Amino acid sequence: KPFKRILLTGAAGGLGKILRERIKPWADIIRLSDISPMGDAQEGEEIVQCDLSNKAAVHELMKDVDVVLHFGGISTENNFEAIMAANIQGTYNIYEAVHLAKVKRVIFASSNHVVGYYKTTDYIDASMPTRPDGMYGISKCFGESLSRYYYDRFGLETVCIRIGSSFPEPINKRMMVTYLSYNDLVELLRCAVFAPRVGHTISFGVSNNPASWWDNRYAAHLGFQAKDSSTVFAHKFPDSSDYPAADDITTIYQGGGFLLTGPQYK
Ligand code: NAI
Ligand code: 15L
Repeated sequence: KPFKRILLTGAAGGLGKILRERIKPWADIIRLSDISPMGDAQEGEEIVQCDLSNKAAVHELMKDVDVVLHFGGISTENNFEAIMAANIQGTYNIYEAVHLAKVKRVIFASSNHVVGYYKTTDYIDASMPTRPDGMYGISKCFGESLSRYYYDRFGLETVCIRIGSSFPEPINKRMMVTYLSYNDLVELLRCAVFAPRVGHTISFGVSNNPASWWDNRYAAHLGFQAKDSSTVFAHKFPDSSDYPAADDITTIYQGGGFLLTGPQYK
C-alpha cells in the first residue's frame, strides 16, 4: 500500500465513519482517533481515543504517521470556549505534533462557513478574503492560516478542503448548491493525499451541482473531477423561485442557517 500509516481524527463522526471504511487501501494501518468511542479495531486499524485539546496525547498520537486527515473537532456553531478548545487549541496541537514528527502532509477539513457571509449571488474563489459566519467559521479560518504558516515556515504541505454539505443527500434548497456526495468527498481526499505536490492549497469540496457559488481554479492541480451532482435530487425541491428570498437571510448569505446561530444570539 502507498503509505504505512494514515491518522484520521474525528473517526467517530459522520464523515469519519464513512472514511474509516473507504481509505483502507491507502495505508497498511489507519490510526483512528476521536474523543468519542469508535468500537473495536478491525484489521489494519489502530484506535486511540483522546481529546484534541490534550497536547501530550496529540503528540503521542502522531508517532510514525505519514499523512493526517484532520476531521476531528466541533462541526457546528457553539460557544467560543468549546470551539477554542476543540478546534483552535486542537488544531494547533495537531500542527505542532505534525511538525515535530516530520509528517509530510495534512488534509484539513475546513468548511464553507469560512466564507458564509458572502452572498448566494456571489461567485467566489479561494484567493478572496474569508468572511466567516460565526465562531465555528472563525476557527476554520484559524486552521487555514495556521496551515499556511506551517507551509511558509517549514514546507509542511496542507490541503484545506472547504467542505460544502457532505451528507447522504441535500435536505434543503441551499444544499442543492453545497452538496458534496460521499463518493466525491473520498475522491477529492484521494487527489489531495496523492497529488505529487500541493504546497498550501485551498479547495472547495463540492459536487458537480447545477448551481455553484465557488470557483475552484486554485485547486486545479489536485486533478479532482466531481462525478456526482445534486441534480438527481432536484425533484425534491421543484420550485426555486423563492431562492434567495429577500426577507430570509438564511437564503441571502452562503452560510445559510448558521447566520441564525451562535453565542451572539443567546
Ligand atoms: P461530526 O461532528 O459528526 O464529527 C466530528 C467528530 O469530532 C466527532 O466524532 C467528535 O466526537 C469529534 N470531536 C469533537 N471534539 C473533539 C475533541 N475535543 N477531541 C477529539 N475529537 C473531537 O462532524 P462531520 O460532519 O463528520 O465533520 C467532520 C469534519 O468535517 C469536521 O471538522 C467538520 O467541521 C468538517 N466539515 C463537515 C461538513 C459536512 O458537511 N459534514 C461540512 C464542512 C466541514
Ligand atoms: C459545516 O461546516 C458543518 O460541519 C456541517 O454539519 C453542515 O452544517 C455544513 O457545514 C453545511 O454548511 O451544510
